[in-house]
Amino acid sequence: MNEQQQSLLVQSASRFPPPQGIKLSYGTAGFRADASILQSTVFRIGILAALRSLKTGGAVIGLMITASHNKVSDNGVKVADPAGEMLTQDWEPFADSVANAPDPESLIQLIADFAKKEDIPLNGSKGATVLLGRDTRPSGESLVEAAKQGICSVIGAVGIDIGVVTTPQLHWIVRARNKDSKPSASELDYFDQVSTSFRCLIDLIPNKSQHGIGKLIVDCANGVGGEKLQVLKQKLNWSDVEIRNSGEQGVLNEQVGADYVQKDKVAPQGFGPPDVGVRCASLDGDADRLVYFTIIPNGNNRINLVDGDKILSLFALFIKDQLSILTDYTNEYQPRVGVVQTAYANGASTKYLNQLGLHVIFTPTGVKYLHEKAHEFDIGIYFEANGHGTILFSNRFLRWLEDKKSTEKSLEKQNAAMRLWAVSKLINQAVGDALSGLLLVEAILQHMGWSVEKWNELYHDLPSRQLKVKVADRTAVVTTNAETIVEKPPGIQEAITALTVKYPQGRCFVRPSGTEDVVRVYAEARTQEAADELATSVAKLVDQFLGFHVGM
Ligand code: G16
Repeated sequence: MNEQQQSLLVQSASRFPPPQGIKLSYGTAGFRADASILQSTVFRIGILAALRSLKTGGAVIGLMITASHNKVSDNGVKVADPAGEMLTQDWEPFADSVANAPDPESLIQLIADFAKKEDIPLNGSKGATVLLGRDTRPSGESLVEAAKQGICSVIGAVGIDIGVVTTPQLHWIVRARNKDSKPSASELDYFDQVSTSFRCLIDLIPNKSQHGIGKLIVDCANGVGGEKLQVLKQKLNWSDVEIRNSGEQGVLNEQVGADYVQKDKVAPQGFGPPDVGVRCASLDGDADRLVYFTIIPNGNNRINLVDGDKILSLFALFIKDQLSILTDYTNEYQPRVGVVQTAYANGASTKYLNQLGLHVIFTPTGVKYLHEKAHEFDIGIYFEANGHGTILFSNRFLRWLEDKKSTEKSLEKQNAAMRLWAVSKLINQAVGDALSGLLLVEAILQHMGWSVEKWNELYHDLPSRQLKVKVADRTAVVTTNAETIVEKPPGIQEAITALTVKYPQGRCFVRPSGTEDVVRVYAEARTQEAADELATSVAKLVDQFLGFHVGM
C-alpha cells in the first residue's frame, strides 16, 4: 500500500470509531445490529466492497443497507458479488476482522495484509465501482453516507448511490451491469424485464378467458415493496391487485410482513374478516421473501399459510410439466432438475417433492448456501420455508432452450420452451425476490386456473411451531448435518432427541440465528398441540443449557 493510500485510510477511519465492547459477525446475511452502532461497520464494509471490485477486475459490486425482516431500529449491510450473488464466503472472515478491528492502525494493517495476500492493487492504478442501495429505514441515508466514505477511501474507487430499492433489485442490477453487459442497467430495466416476461407467460396461457383467479391483496410489511409493487401494478395495468401496508402509516415489520405471518401464522395488521375468501400475500421489509395466505373464517385472525415450501412445490410442478411437454426419453440432453431446502422445510413438502421424482438436497439456513447448491443443476429450485428463494437456470439449459424455441416444429413444444424462457427472465437469477416470485406465482395459478385453496391442497403441512429463545451467548450452540444436530453444548442433543421421540411424527432442531440475537427452535409433530408442546419443552431445555442464568 502506498503512502497516499495509507494516509487516506488513516484519516477517514479515525472519523468512524468502532463501538466498544461489541463483536459483530457477518452472519446469515451480512452484519445486522441496532442502527446506532453501525456507522463504523458500514464504513469498513464500504472499504471491503471497493477491494472486492478491485479484486474482480473492476466489476461492479453491490452494497445494500438493510436489516430485512428485523425491527425498524435495526439496520445492516451486505455485499453482492459481480454475478449479483451473495459475497463469496471466502471473504466473510475478512469482513469479520475488518468490522472488529479495534483502531485505525490495526484496520489498515489488516487491509494491507489482505491486499497483499489476495494480490489486490492498492495504488490507484485500477478503478473500482460499488453500487449502493438501501431500504426505507430512517437510518439508511446516513449509513449509505458512511459506506460512501469507506469506498472513497480506496484510491480509484467510486460509490454510486441508486437510492431506495428492494434488496433483490440491487442484486439484479449488479448482475445486469456485469453479466448481461448492460453497464447502465437500472431499476427501470428490472421493471421492464419482469413485466415483459410476466406478460409473455400470461399470453401463453391456453384458454385464457376461463382462467380468471380473482383478486389478490398484498401486505408489503410497511417497507420498500409497497412503492415498487405500485410501479409494477401500473406498468401491468393490474387492477386485480390491492396493495396494503405500503408504509404510509404503520411501522416497518411490526405485526406485518412475511416473517410475522409465517412465524406467528396470523394475519398481518390491516387484514381481517372482510378479506376471508381472498388470496393474500406478504412480502418482508426489503421484499426478498414472499408467503401467501388466506384468512380462516371466524378464525380469530388465524390463517391458512402457503409458505415458501408450497411456492417451491408450485414452481417445481410447473417446470416439470413444461419439461415433460418438451422432452421425452429419446432426447439426448435430459436437463437435471434439483430442489434445495433447509431443515425448516415441512416434512410433508419434502415427501411431496420426492413423490414428484425430484432430487431434494438440504443445506444450512441462509440463501447463500441454498443458492450455491442450486447451481449444481440445470434447473435448481431453492426455497426456505420463510419464503426466500428462486430458480436458477444453467447456461447450458438456456442455450438448449433457445434452440428449442426456434427449431421445434410442434406449437405445443414451442410454447413450453417459450414459457420456460419467460420464467428464466422473470425470476431473479441473483437472489430470492418477492416481487418477481409473486408475479411467477400469479402467472402459474392463472395458467393452471387454480385458486389458492387448490394450490394449498398439493399436500397437507405437518403441524409445526417455531420459537426463539434469548440466551447469554448464541454462539455457544454449534450444529452439524444441515443444522439438524447440535454438537455443542454437550448433552443437549440427547435431551432434544429424548423429548422428540415421545411425539408421533415428531421432529425438532435448534440453531443459533444469524440475523438476531436468539436461538431458534423448530418442532413438527402429528398435531398442533404436540408441535407446540415439543417446541415449548425444547425451548425450556435451551434456556436451561444456555439461558441468562448460565454462569451468573
Ligand atoms: C435472512 C437470510 C435467510 C434466512 C433469514 C433468517 O433473511 O437471507 O436466508 O433464512 O435471514 O436467518 P436466521 O434464522 O439465521 O436469523 P432476511 O430476509 O432477513 O434477509
